[in-house]
Amino acid sequence: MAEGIDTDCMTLTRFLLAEQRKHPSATGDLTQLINAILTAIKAISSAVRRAGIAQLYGITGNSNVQGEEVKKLDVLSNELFINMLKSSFTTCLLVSEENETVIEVELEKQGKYMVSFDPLDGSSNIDCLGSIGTIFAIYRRPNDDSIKQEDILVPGRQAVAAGYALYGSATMLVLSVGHGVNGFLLDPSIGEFLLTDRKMKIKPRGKIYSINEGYSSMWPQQVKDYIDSLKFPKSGKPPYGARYIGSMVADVHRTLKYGGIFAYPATKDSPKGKLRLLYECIPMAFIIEQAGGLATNGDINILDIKPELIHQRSPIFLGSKEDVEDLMSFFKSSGDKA
Ligand code: P6P
Repeated sequence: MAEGIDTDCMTLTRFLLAEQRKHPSATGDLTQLINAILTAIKAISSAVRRAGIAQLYGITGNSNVQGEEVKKLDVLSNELFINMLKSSFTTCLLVSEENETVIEVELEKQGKYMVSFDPLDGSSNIDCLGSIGTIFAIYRRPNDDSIKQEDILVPGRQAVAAGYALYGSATMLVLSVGHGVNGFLLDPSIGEFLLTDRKMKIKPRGKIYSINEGYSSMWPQQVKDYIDSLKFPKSGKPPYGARYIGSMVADVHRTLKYGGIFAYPATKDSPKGKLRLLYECIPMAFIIEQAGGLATNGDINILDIKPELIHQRSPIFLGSKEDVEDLMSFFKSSGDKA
């Protein structure tokens, strides 16, 4: 092998083609769709890394459906996703964090998949160079009838794929097409995602908890009791460490890699939680479950929730199976829901 160059490297494109060949009936549409997503992610990664130079920081003076300031990178990322997905001829309905209503693909460009996505999650971390990310989930359209919003309001267990891109010290794509989880690092010198984390599995138990402690006065009592059990453990066990970046993709990726629990509970201010079901909670729950972990709203698995609205929020507790089960025991013993 030439110094530092693997002449037979496993690119994500090769990986997808190998996956596709395992299913003789596969048409290649999912491969084509994910490749379109990769193009958008590569372009977003490039923009994120030169944003300061290209004056992409700062606000556009607009605000999104969540009432949050929309930064230029948000607008650019959203447009990239929409354009790449539509022009892949594989999608029929899109839900974006940045768009109040569903995006119906023009009839002549429609394909058999629906995609929910947050094009740039954690954007409040952009100006301080904190890690940010892209999150997506992919569903198959239910029938050949004309597509409607209700078609994507299905439990996350029906998704065919989900993933996220982390724009951190490197750009990584973590993807599941329903048969385990794999991680691919972007090699900017060749513009390819290379398989670096094969068959990712989350530890059954970790030593880190990740939650915004600033809101602890507004948490349900069961969450307060659970977090206290990690900080002041009985039986002489060492306390858990605390890590919180405030960017879901970064916090979930660390949880996947190191184990432990990530939580965004309902609070008095956000009685249904802050994170959105369709393009934050469900995709992350899909990945974590495929890696052997658990994801719950405190009452039922995230993937079993039937969404009613495209921007619906949910409390979420996800991570190592035993850590999430410990948390659930605090809710079960109290008999209350999260
Ligand atoms: P808080 C970023 O704005 C985000 O949507 C997620 O990426 C992140 O996990 C969460 O909000 C952070 O919220 O209230 O702790 O700042």
